[in-house]
Amino acid sequence: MMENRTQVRASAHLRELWAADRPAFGMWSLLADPVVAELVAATDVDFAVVDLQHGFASFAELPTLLQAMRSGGMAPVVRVPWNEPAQIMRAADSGACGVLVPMVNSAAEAAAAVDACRFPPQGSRSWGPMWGGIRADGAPAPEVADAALLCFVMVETQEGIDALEEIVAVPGVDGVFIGPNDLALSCGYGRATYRDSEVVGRLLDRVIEVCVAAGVVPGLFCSDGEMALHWAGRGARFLSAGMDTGLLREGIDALAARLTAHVRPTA
Ligand code: 3PY
Ligand code: MG
Repeated sequence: MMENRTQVRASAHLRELWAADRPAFGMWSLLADPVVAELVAATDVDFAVVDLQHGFASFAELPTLLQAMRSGGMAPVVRVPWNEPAQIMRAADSGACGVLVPMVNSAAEAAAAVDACRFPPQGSRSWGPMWGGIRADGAPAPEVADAALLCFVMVETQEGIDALEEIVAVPGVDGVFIGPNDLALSCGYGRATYRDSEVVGRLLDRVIEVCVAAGVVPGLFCSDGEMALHWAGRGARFLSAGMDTGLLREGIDALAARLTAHVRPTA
C-alpha cells in the first residue's frame, strides 16, 4: 500500500545514509497545521519529526498531519508524548516511519518501547492498519512494517546516562536520540548548553561514543543548523536542525528588518 511504501522509503532513505556513515538532517514540526506539514515534507530535508510531546499537535490531528506529509512525499518520525505502548502503536498505525520515545531511563524501558514497535512474535504491537481499508493496495505485512519502523529511545536524564550501556545493548533499539535540554536539567546543569559548558559538551560526546561502539545510531535534538553541523562533525547521525515555528519567525523578522531598514535608513 502507498502508506506502507512511503514509510518504507522514508526509513530506507535514513538507513542508507547511516550505512554510508552520513548524517541525516531533519526538521522539527511543532505546528498542527496540515498545510505547513505538507510544506515541510516537500522540502529536501532527510526527515521530519512531528512532536506530540511538546508541539501543538495531538493524536487527534496526527492522521491528517501524516496524510499531508505523505502528499508532500515524506513519512515523518513521531515523538510520542511518553513511553506508553498505546501511543507508540497509534503513531505507527497513523503512518510514522519511526518513533522517538522520550525519557527512557533503563534497559527495561527501552525494551518496552521496542516491544510496542514490533508485531508478534518479536513484540506485542496490535494489528490494525488504519489506512488499510482506505488506500488501494492494502495493509503492509507485519514483518515489512516491523522492518520499516525505526525505534529511537531518548536519553535525557541522569538515570538514562547511568544506564546508557545497557540501553544501547537492547535488541531492536535502532538509535538513541539525546534531548539536550532535559539532559542538562536532569544532570544539574540547568539551561547550560555545549556552547557555554564544556562538561555538557563532554556528556553529549560520551553518548555519541557509546552509541557508535554499540552500533546504534546517535541522534541529537539541535536548535539550529550550526549546532547540527557541529554535532554531525562529532559523530551524531540523526540531527534535527530547525523548527517550523523558529524558521517562520526568523524569516519574518529578517524580512521586517530589511523592509524597515529600506524605508528608514539610518543616518
Ligand atoms: C530535549 O532537549 O529535552 C528535548 O526533548 C528536545 O525537544
Ligand atoms: Mg526532552
